[in-house]
Amino acid sequence: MTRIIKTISRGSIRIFCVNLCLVFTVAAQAPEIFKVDPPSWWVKSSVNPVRVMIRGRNLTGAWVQVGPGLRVVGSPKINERGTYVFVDVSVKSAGPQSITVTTPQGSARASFEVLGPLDRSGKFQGFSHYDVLYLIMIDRFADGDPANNGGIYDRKNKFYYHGGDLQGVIDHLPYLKDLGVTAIWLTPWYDNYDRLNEIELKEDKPSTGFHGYNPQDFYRVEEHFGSFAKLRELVDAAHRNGIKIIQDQVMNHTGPYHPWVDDPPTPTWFNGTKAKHLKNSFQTWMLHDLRAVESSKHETMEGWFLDFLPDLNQNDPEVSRYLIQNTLWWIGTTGLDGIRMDTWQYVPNSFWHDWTGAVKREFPNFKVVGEVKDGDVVHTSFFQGGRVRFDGMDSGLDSLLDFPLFYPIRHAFAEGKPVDEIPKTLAKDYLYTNPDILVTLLGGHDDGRFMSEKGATIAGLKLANAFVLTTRGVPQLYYGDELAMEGEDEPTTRGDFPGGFPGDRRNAFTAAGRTKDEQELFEYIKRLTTLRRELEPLRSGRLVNLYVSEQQYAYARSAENAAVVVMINNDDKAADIEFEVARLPLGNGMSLNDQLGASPAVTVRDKKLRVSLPKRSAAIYVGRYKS
Ligand SMILES: [Ca+2]
Ligand SMILES: [Ca+2]
Ligand SMILES: [Ca+2]
Repeated sequence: MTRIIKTISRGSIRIFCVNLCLVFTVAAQAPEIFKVDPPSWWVKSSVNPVRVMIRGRNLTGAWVQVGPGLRVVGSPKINERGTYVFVDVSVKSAGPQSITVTTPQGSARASFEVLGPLDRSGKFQGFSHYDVLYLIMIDRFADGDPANNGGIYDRKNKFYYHGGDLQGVIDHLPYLKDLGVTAIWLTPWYDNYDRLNEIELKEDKPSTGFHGYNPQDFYRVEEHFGSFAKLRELVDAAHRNGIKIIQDQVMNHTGPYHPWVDDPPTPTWFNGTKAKHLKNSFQTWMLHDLRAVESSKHETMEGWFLDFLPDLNQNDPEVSRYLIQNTLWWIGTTGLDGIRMDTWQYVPNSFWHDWTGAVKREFPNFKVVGEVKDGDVVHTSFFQGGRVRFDGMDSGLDSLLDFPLFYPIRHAFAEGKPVDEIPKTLAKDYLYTNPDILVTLLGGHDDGRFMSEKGATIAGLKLANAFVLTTRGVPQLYYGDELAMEGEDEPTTRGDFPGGFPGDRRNAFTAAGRTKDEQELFEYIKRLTTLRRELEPLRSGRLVNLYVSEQQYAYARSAENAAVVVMINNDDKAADIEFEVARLPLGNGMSLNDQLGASPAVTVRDKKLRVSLPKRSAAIYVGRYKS
């Protein structure tokens, strides 16, 4: 009885009611608020009013009141169970504000912050071929704060948290700057579940969400990685070092333990329910097939990943609005520069059209790279924006991870297979609306490491780096590949960076802590990033093929008054070849020097270059520019 009276806070009339109609009062309790998404917004945003989603209980029949810097627009929408309120709130003036929900049974209040207009200088920069990206798996890079190593933490278990965090990234910004990195792509920092994942067994045992791709809260930073304040500190510190931040986002699904799974905000929040849903069949080729079997296409677009990752229904306008605002919120409140979007192809193009439109309206320079994990250019290029597709939609997507080029790179430089598979793939560039912004890579967190491929050597890894850092596109490095780290499968490819963790035997972040081979490789990659930074044609020049054979590939990056010639010999023996350079701004008699020290100087004669390269080596020839 006491408990019931306590929750009823609206005067003596209703307390009187407790005595007369007990059954009624047990059912009707005071409203409670558990969460407000988003927790803040900013004035002068392109989105105003902002759609606020309040999660709580006993919200049936609630009305919403807001502080003086806000204004409620229209009437709130409340779900059947009284657990969610959707309300449009117009943002007027900066300052701490509040949102109050009230029912006849009482009131509950939550804070909501209105931020000033965004300071845009040096923020929201986007990325381009002027950048060198570096992918970091936060948990496995560096542990800068052992105080957050609680919960499911065990460095000996490759599926548990290992302690890496945002502070660890901050601590090693000078290392990244030294390597020549200008942008960091961090794996997702959303809060993931703080329990063992009993659904996804790895090697027959429960796993964890250390990788970040199983969000349970889209508005919170994983506590193993740090706090929201720490994230802002990281973005600011990176920007001071001339390094951009790229956030890894997930819009296709939530983690299996997200509170929405048992209490969806709308009946159509997910495609299906935990009990009854399609399983993803990964028939992605059907996504750009005019004659697709509709049911199979549905399985691919709406099926739950691995049968357990709840598939968000972006066709539900509330879901669409929630996700769009969530993206804008992370960018606007932190100042970050780009997004790598997970599982791009499993989300409808119509949603992406709206989503990219909203991002560009608020942040015009911003750039997004989508993950379409496929080796086929025809398939991959379908998802790039800038063109209306057969479905009548332009996704607006800027860039894609260049997986069609990734596999030939591995085949040629790790396995020693013919290098001409690379120009054969590049020949299909015309299918892209913009090949120059594709993100080129030789390694990533979803594949075994380069050095664990059959036949891989450090010489081959150097060639792969030489190619990625001199061809068209935006080069992306994967943490630890600069040390020739190994790891053949998903868990081992995500190994701990040596020296990033308390008690490590050695610190490979310093030259003294690296082996001779590692140091040589590190210096080689650093030399390549330096050349790319110093030689304008290597970043923005047109890619021109000069010579292609089974194991030799020569090409130029050619700008108006300057060209850089790159020659790769992937063969196990020395190569001596001649090719025309008539199309390049390189005059007869011009002497060109190899910037990598593999080959002697060469001279242009009869508009030709004759070059000799030792086995498995690359040369980057630079001459005096014709003015
Ligand atoms: Ca830590
Ligand atoms: Ca967590
Ligand atoms: Ca989907």
